[in-house]
Parts: sequence; C-alpha cells; structure tokens
Amino acid sequence: MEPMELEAKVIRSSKRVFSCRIISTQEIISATALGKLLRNSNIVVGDIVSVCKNIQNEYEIFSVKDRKNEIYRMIIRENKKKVMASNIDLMIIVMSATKPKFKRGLLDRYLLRAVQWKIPAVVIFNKMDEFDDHFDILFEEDRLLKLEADCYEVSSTEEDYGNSFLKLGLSELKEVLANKTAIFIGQSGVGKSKLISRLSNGDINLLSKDLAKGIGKGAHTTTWSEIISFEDFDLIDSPGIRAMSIDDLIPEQLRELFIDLEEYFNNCQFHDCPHNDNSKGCSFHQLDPEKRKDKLVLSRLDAYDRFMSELSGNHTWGR
Ligand SMILES: Nc1nc2c(ncn2[C@@H]2O[C@H](COP(=O)(O)OP(=O)(O)OP(=O)(O)O)[C@@H](O)[C@H]2O)c(=O)[nH]1
Ligand SMILES: [Mg+2]
Ligand SMILES: [Zn+2]
Repeated sequence: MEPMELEAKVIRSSKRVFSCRIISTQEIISATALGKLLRNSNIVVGDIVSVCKNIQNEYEIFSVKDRKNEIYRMIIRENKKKVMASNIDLMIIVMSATKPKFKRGLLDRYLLRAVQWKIPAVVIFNKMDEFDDHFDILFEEDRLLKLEADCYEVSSTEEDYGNSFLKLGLSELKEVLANKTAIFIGQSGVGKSKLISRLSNGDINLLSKDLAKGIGKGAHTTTWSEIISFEDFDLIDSPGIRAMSIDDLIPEQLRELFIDLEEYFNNCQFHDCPHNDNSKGCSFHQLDPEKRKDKLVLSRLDAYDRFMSELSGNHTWGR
C-alpha cells in the first residue's frame, strides 16, 4: 500500500521536529522535517506541510506549501530575513480607551508591520466602558479607515456593552475571526487576555491553561513561536511580535510602508523632498491643518517623520 500523504499545519516549531495538526482530522502529531527542507530556509508555525509516515511508522515532513505571508525581521548586517510565523489571516491590534492611554504612535508602529508583512489589520478600542474622552475616537476611526483597518468598539468586561461611537463591536469581531489564524498585539494591560477569553466564549479554563503555556507570565523565555487553538480560531504567539522596535528597517523602506501617503510623495516637486515646512514644491504644503480631511493626512505625515528620524539615527552605517 502506498503511504498516505496528509496536509498539516505546523503549530509549534523547533530545530527538526515539529508539532503539526492534520487538517482533515485535527489530530496533533509530531513530524520530522527532511534535511533538505531545512537547508535553505526554516519551517515556521503557520506553515502548511505535507506529511507521510516512513517505514518506522513515524511522520516525516517532505514538502512545504508556498506561504501567503510571513512575520519576519530583517537581519540587516547579513541581509537576511528571519521568519517567525506564516499564513496569518488577521492582525488584531488592541488599544485601551482608558489606562494605559491610547497611543497613536504605537498604533502606527503596529500598522507599519501589518503593511510590511501584508497582513490585514483591525483595531480594537477596548475598555470602552470606561472611555474617558482623552482622544477623538471618530477621528482615529477615519484615519484608520484610510489604511483599510476596521475599528471595533469593545468592552471585554461588560457583558451587555452597547456601542456609543462605532458601528462594529464584539459580535462583529467574533464573526470576522471565525476560522482564522490571528495575532493579537498591543501593549501590556490593554486587555488582550481578557478579550481573548471573551471571544473564546468564556472557556476560561482551557484558556488560562493554554495562556500560561503560551502568552501568560513567564512566556518571555519562549524563543519559539506557537499556535494556540481556540474553539473556532487560532492564535499565533511569537516573542518576535512582541518586540516592536523598528530598527531592522532602513529609511528607504519607510516610504513604501506609508501606502496612504504615496500620492502625496509622488506629487512633490523633488524626488528626495524631505517634506519640511521650507521644502520647495512639497505637496503636503497644499493641505490645510484646519480641515479635518487634511488633518488626517498630516497626522500620518507626522508619524512618517517620527519614524524617519528614529531610523536615520540608527542606520547611517547601513546605507
Ligand atoms: N473596565 C475594563 N477593564 C478591562 C477591560 N478589558 C480588560 N480590563 C482589565 O484590564 C486589566 C488588564 O487586562 P489583561 O487582559 O490582563 O491585559 P493584557 O493586554 O493581556 O496584558 P499583558 O498580558 O500584560 O500583555 C485587567 O485588570 C482587566 O480586567 C475592559 O474592557 N474594561
Ligand atoms: Mg495578557
Ligand atoms: Zn514633500
């Protein structure tokens, strides 16, 4: 009998042996990768692989499907890409409406990665039951819609929270999340764990056990990424996602990652326009900071400027 070939998803990675979930049966197995697969690249969580039993009745990974997208960092010195996870359907950026305070700069930093990694992103305004008006949520929503990121108004603690500002809420989030593999991202204390427990239909026992292993306390010692399964969605946890420094980017890349500003960049008189107050022929000068529509754009230019000075300070040696 021909050995049966099965498709599986890698849920935990290590050097040669990988935990995989067989797609057709959901069975979790352990499989060893053929050496040639690891020679030029590595296998990461999220990868879809073909496995087959060998004559010792052990699973072997003999091929890896092309990836839809990758979470990665550039190792600039070696001009190499270090991939941490793949095939992610959604980046869920969690912000708090009270404490810790909403930080637009952080949001822009996460969105930069979403664009770079080609992962669709949504933004959750959590703790809306305690919203203290310290930012203009409708302005932020319009700003994010320009980046094609939907916004959700959520309380992870209040059972019957009704939305007052945004159209989308917890039930819509549940719907988009169904059958997807997502990463949750956001600073400590914004309510990621609480939100995940709400989304997983309060199956807190399973959750806290899995979280203790995955994204809970002590997890910062984990070096490998993994996938944590919930009732109808998967969650990727990777230490590499938590570190949000952008020091692996070079200034030249930044422009490409601000796709929403492209039309402005292209209309500046000079290709190397620094977009300052006194830059000749800068297209941003036509914008009126008193107009809401223009203010949205200028607030993104502001983010671009800040990242640019952060990067310019870093990588003079890399250019
Ligand atoms: N009022 C209110 N409190 C919330 C909400 N969501 C979370 N909290 C509280 O905020 C605190 C932090 O929530 P966590 O879920 O632990 O935050 P986290 O993002 O997982 O934090 P780290 O694990 O440190 O990254 C807890 O005390 C939660 O009860 C919310 O929607 N409303
Ligand atoms: Mg947590
Ligand atoms: Zn300009």
